[in-house]
Amino acid sequence: MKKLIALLLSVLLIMGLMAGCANNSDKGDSLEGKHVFMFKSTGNTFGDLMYKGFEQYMKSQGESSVYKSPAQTTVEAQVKLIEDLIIQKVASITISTNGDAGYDAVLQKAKNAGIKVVSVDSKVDTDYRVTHIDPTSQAGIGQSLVQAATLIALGKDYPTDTTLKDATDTALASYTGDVINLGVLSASIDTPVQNGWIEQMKKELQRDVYQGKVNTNLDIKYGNDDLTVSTTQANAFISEDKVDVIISPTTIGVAAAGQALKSSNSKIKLTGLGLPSEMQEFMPKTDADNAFDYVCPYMMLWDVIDLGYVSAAATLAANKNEYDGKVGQTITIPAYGEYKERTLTTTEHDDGGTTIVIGDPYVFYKSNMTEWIKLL
Ligand code: RAM
Repeated sequence: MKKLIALLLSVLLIMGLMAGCANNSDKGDSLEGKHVFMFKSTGNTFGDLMYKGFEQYMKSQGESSVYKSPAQTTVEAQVKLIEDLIIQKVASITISTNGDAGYDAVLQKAKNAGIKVVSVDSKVDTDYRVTHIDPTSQAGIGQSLVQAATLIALGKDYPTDTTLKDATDTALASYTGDVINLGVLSASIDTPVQNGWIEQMKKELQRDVYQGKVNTNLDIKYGNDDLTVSTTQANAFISEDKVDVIISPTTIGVAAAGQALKSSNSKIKLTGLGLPSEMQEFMPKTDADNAFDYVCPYMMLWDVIDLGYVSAAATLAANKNEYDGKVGQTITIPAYGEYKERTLTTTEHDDGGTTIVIGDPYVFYKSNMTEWIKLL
């Protein structure tokens, strides 16, 4: 009897496995030959917009793509998904990562299988990526965020007639008030892209102009790019009441902080990297508005759709062996939307690998918000 049950069980198991295989080879669901775009997790508009640009480029080149992100913003969840993608023989993987460790084994497998990996937004270790696509320089973002937060703490509007740096230096030179305290509401504790920006913020705060006027220690909290956790952390800033301005270099964090600060009528101000559509309730929208009547007088970001578009161009070129990500190599991005044809050059990244840096960030403030809300 026992033997019969064992036999029956194995038959059922084999049938189950066969059904699984049939599913995988089913044309509609098959990922074979597709270009995969993987964001940190699902439910993040920033990732969705990047995929929009990625898909648009792949389509324009007659390629098919798919958006595959895990539900959880963790390294483990991404690794598990990548394992599956390798088995399914995808053509390439373009990824924004949740951490800087834990991917080596699975990415080595991808490499062995000939699957090209390009990172975008949050990078992959240099040994396993063709190159990394950054929207704008890490230093530029870190510096600009500290400058914007300082100006906001000093009650200064976004300067349209000079640079953020010059405006900050001038404003600080005549400042004699209390030391300004800045907080940071980041993504997870080990997300490469946010940590890179925070390093640059700390560096910026070492400049002479800040000494004795802005606290060089940043009060950092982590919201894990999760709305609930980010809201809890924003509320912690509010109840502790130690910082003057929160910098949130993540679209999830900045929107959560915007809501928390608005609901509690807090006097703490906010800036960071945000999507205009998600920040419209917390920001001024017309020239007639007083920017300081709002939680977030100004903030910045870049064209997220274009970031996805450019990453797709780099990945496809690598997949076709037309681009190997070495310093000096270029990729040409065909004209699209408001962009003319662009040739972008690969440069050295400070992690020893290479990168393509697309351009400058945009500052969103009362005079251009309405226009951007429609786009991002
Ligand atoms: C978030 C993500 C992403 C970051 C943007 C600004 O949605 O954390 O990594 O680059 O915001």
